[in-house]
Amino acid sequence: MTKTRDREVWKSLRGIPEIYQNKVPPMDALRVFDIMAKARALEERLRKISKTEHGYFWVGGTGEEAFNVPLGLLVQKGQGPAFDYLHLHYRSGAILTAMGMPMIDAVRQMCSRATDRFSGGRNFVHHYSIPAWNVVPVSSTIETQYTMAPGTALAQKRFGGTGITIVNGGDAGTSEGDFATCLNWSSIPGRELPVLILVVNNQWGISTPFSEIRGEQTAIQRCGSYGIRWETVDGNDPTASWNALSAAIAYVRDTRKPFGLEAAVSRLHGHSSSSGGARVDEPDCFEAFKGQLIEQGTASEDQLETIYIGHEDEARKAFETVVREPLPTPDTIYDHIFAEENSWQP
Ligand SMILES: Cc1ncc(C[n+]2csc(CCOP(=O)(O)OP(=O)(O)O)c2C)c(N)n1
Ligand SMILES: [Mg+2]
Repeated sequence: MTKTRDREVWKSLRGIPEIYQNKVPPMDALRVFDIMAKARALEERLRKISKTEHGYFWVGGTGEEAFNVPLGLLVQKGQGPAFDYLHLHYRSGAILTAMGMPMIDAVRQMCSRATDRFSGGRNFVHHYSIPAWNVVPVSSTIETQYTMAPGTALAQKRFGGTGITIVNGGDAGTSEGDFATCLNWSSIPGRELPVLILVVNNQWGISTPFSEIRGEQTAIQRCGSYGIRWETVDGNDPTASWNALSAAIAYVRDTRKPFGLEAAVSRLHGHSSSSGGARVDEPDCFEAFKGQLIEQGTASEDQLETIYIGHEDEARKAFETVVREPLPTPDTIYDHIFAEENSWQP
């Protein structure tokens, strides 16, 4: 017998159900500012290092802090399927700063040091891998993380509990089939998966504008075609981001179904050091939030500046420590590869 579908359902897929929006906890604005300042100070240091002989390439998330910091604070952090899995990309540094990653960890990878705990000095900066926090290795091939995300979500669905899978990436990458794969596997009726599908839309794919290659207004609206609820948010506004992320995460945790959220963000230093990394004229979420806190009387300009200077100092000291650390030696080149002991013989 042919199954019929309720056509009205498709019209109501936009938005997070009100019961989850009503349960959003209040945001600690000063705490969020403090971590945004830390993430920004770190990113500025990393970018500067790329101009010295100690760094070779910079790519990062300057301009995404207002969205990424709330996200990092809302993660259920830990190892194994009871906790959240994170499938991130190269602009996700502020998420990890909010989760508690020490600055020096990022600086070690930036400087390709043997002490780099993510890749032993072998990978680009912001290519994290943290088993203790379920942060799966960041891949330089864009969008592959969307294909992998349903795998950890399937394990979580079978395991039970409240752990969810969070995947994020850029707007241009959603053109890849990997994005469709994620929507496909997450939305099979009766076998939906607890995946928070994020798209961080800065309107650029290196030098290709979103508006010139995509017919739709947002990348995330494609969720609707798969029966997945979705929403958009101003990723330059930390409060709006906190509210949307809290509610979306609560929805995925509770229903064990996917949700799509797209954040509109800025890309403040171009694509990467390959395009020069110079500052561009786009809205700056950090400066805007600072202005807002001063205007509301939450803190004075001096107090906020002191917070930033403290983080700048820490980043500089981390760099001074790291440059004295050793580079990896050639005999370590095959350490930690996919199969270290290959028993297969021709
Ligand atoms: C599979 C694959 N194709 C192409 C590239 C080259 N590449 C690196 S970044 C990038 C643009 C990504 O744009 P977007 O997904 O919007 O992310 P953004 O850098 O804007 O955050 C491309 C095409 C790649 N790394 N991997
Ligand atoms: Mg982009």
